[in-house]
Amino acid sequence: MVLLFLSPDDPADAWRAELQARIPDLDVRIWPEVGAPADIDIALVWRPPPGELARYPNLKAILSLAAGIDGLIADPDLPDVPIARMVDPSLTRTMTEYVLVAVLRHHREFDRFERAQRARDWAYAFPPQTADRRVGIMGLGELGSAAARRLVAHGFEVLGWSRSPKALEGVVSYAGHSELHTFLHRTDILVCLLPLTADTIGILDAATFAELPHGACVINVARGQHLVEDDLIRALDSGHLGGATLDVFREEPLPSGSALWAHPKVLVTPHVASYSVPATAADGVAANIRRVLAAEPLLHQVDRARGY
Ligand code: NDP
Ligand code: OXD
Repeated sequence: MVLLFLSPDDPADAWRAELQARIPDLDVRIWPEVGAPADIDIALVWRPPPGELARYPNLKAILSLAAGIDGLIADPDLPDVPIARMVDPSLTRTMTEYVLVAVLRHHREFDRFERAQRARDWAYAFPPQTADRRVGIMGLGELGSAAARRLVAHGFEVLGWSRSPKALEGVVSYAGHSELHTFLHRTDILVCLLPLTADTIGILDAATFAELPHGACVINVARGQHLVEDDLIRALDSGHLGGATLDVFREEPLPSGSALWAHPKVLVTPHVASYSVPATAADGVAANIRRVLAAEPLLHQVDRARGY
């Protein structure tokens, strides 16, 4: 079995070592040193150049190094083979940690205190108790449900919105477009952990912000294309929204001319909310390689029609 490894950002040698520790006869070819294209059985990838995967005539599966596969399926020449998205305990743990920090920063109003400090203002006021702060998570999948459990354990009132209803202890579940309105009305801190699809692109827009209570905060850790940046800036400047934490952007790196960099109510982080680690993620990837060998369905297989 020959695996093509293609990623500008992931540690290729560590991945090869972890995979060969689990499947000793696995031949790992690190792009662009791929040998004969017809040798390649499986591709393990992050942001392959468009059209690249069409070069391998015997490709049997695509394993994504990322949880989000929107970039992959946007390639019009992508071969029609099964795709699996990344699910890794380290990816989930780091996302949960980021969401907790970002929610706590808004909840304990550190963003307000940072602005007050710069103005030498003794801004003496206490935030509400955690039980009185409602955190709404859009997307209750692998990452959203883990973040929700952690926020429940921390004492927040937690709401979740997904396509299908969920039964997560301590989380009030809302599902589908018909329940979005009620979910937003009851959310003080909104966290976006949706996949980017035709249904979710631009979902963080003026109409959504208008449904949130006055002073609500927005955390986007999903994809930049979920957010309409000008609508966010208008809602922050009008005072309707209290703040935003953004990890993902329409254009990455965020251009130096973007108004988001210097906005006093925005925290920008450079798409670092979470990351997978070969030592933990290789178990799931190796399991999928064995499934390809056995001609079995992949774990965490993407439904292309649904877009995630
Ligand atoms: P999952 O596929 O496990 O979960 C997706 C969730 O979104 C599901 O609960 C699904 O509902 C819900 N959903 C999808 N479409 C809709 C819709 N139209 N309306 C309402 N709910 C919807 O994804 P993950 O949790 O693994 O990842 C989520 C996203 O996080 C990724 O797609 C990626 O873009 C982003 N991400 C960002 C990272 C970063 O570093 N910033 C790192 C990793 C991921 P249902 O359960 O009913 O199907
Ligand atoms: C992502 C990831 O989807 O890093 O952004 O997994």
